[in-house]
Amino acid sequence: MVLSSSSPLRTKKTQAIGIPVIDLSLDAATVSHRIITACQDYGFFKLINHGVPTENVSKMEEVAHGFFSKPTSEKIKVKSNPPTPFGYGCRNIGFNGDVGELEYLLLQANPLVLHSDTFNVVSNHPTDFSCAVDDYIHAVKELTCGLLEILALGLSLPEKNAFSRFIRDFDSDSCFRVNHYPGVKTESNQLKPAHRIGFGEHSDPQIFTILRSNDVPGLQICTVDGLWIPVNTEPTDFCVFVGDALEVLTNGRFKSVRHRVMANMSTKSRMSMMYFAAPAMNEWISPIPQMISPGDLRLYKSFTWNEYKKAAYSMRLGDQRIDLFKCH
Ligand code: GA4
Repeated sequence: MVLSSSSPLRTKKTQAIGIPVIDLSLDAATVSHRIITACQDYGFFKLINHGVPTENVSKMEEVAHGFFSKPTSEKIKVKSNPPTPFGYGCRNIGFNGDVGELEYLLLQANPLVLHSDTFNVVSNHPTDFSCAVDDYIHAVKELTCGLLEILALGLSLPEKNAFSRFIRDFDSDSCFRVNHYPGVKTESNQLKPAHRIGFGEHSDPQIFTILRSNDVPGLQICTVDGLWIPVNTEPTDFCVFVGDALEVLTNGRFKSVRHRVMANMSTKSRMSMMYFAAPAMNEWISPIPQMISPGDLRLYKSFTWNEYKKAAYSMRLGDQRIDLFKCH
């Protein structure tokens, strides 16, 4: 495990560990042990030597760049009526007044619902765009399922697909987002405090999130001690976030990590792409029985993914929606 020497960590525990970096080329037992520890202590880890082809990543980055370079009048055509969270968005996040210093494209990841109409508007070369999205999603989905299977085996769950089955489901509600934080033209310290947040503090509602960004920094995670630490990554790395649904499935053993993105201070734009691995809408989420050790309390109620999503969209970005589903 690589130690992050530059992180301003205060407490003994986090100081001793640093932001976890998992090298997937190491032996299975080491990888499994390290991923479990990272999910427990941080709900987050960086991933290197993950096997996702560089061509898939750079092609996706190239087509996304092409989209964001279009005039706003073109980009806003990628929106559904009545509004859904999907399509192009600028500054507005969700439906309850949250804003950020970014523009984005949010797409459903399930090949069954990837609409060709969207791609006709997104790009002058819709096939190029949809191939890049398909290839990228396919690669990160396989990576996600592989990681979730390593977790299930490491936790000695009776079924290797205890977590990955949700993502492999034909009707999985996984989604894909590309965030574009434009570069700044003037001195960045002129930004007012309220504008210093690119994407506000929150946890992801899903099971796992796989993020990749270019070399422009901004991402921060919150440690269990409540300390915000910057995460700097190489464009070849991935970041993995535990989401609320995985916290519930593991009865709180893994913690969904709160994170945020500070407004871009660079003249270069920051671009990040996230695959949010989610269950199907009608799927029940509840603590897996083997994750409740004898003598332990069950911490969360059962609910469908549809119920959880409804709750998420009725609240503000930074709200602790998981609390609504606590048993006590
Ligand atoms: C956070 C994670 C994903 O980006 C997202 C976001 C969604 C949105 O932007 O439409 C949410 C946000 C995210 C959590 C609370 C709700 C829903 C905005 C918001 C205020 C696509 C998701 O699934 O949840």
